[in-house]
Amino acid sequence: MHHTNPTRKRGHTSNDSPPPPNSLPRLRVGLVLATLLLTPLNALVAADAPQTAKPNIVFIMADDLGWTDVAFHGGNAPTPHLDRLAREGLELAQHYVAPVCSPTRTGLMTGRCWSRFNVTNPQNERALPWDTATLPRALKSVGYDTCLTGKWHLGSLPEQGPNHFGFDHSYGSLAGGVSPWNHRYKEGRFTQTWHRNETLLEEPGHVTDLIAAEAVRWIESRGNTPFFLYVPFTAVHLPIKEPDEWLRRVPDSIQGDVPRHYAACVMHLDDAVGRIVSALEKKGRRDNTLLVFTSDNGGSTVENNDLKYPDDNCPNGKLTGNNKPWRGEKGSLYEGGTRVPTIVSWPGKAKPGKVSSPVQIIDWMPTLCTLAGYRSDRELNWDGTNIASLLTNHTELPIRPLYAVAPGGRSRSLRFGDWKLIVHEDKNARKMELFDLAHDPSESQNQADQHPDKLKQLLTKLDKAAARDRDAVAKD
Ligand SMILES: [Ca+2]
Repeated sequence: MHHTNPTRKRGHTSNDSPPPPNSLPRLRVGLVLATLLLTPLNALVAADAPQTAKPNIVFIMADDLGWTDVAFHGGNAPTPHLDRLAREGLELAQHYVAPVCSPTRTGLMTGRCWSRFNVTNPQNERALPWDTATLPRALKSVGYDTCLTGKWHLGSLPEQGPNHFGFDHSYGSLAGGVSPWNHRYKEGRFTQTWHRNETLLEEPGHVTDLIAAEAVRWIESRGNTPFFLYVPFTAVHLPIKEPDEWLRRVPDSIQGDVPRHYAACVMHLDDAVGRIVSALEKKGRRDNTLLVFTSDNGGSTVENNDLKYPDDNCPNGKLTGNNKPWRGEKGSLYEGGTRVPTIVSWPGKAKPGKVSSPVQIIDWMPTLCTLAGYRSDRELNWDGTNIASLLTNHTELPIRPLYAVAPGGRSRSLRFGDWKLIVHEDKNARKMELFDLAHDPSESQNQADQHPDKLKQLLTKLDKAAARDRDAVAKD
């Protein structure tokens, strides 16, 4: 095994250290000199605080949260904190992710389609080559403190964890979703996965509270350095079992054991987001923080008490993930598997309202790197694009192909403008579905036979996108 073995750091770092001298753009030097002549000293110090130079970034990702699981899309569980972020911030009404977990996380960390790394399933094997220019590494290189609290799922061995891919501080599950109280992943090699900085640990508490509390503590411990906080919650992934405190608050109209636990889980998640926002406010960092809330894939309706997990006394019954009015659910390339509730909150910067330009999880790396002033000295082959002007001015993005791959490569999709092609690989035959999302967003009418030219155009683009798959597969 050969790898670069980046230095592993423990505990909080550079909390109180001054920003590096080169952290301010050169342009500011002239500005500061000019301002010196005109401004009293105390005002100058405030104007020159490093947090005005680069935005802090807080990226919150729910797990398996469906389109209509949130109240601002008509969901039956109250989500006042998310509703407020949506109302006062910017909603990305067509934000796409992969249909399952590890692929979406790969896209976020790299700006590339997950299939480039041959990551199409949830996986415990290391997802990324050791020297990958990940989002936290890029941000760290331009002066950011970096933290992950929550679920990693890009390599479940401690030595493949977040600290080895650019995070100063990490906490939560190295593997996938965990049981809420015993914090165990599925039976087997990776069942014990709860950790802090890649050291396994046992502690009491509900998983949503633990992840949020670590985020709050990390925010409270910041100095003046810009920061990137990534909070991939395990809610509302199975198995779920909520505290009585949250079950009691579920509206009476929601009946049944698992439906009530599911609603409580959504409400608990919403409250945890509220705690993070409140910590930013208390720290005086809310205004210069770009906060994103999204989900890693669509909602699920499978059995809650998955027997692959060690028993955590969770209720039996089917989850009530709600992706209406979209077709399909978690695991599928239909809208219900890939189009998820997404909010951007960046006071005074992101223009409030709602935008409908289609965007994808892979767009965040180019966007956040640009906003942070990061430039790579090598070609990173990003598939995503910088969407900053969509956030700040609602500038519509040019039409571009948006490519996605389902688990095991069993189907692929390509969206171009309002059209979406899904190709299902069925033994030697390819089954084609073509949808006109402008008129049929719930994908009920396959238009492949009616629009052969459009089918051919999208198929050519899809095959071109697929030709670059597996060019960056992790090897030992
Ligand atoms: Ca997921």
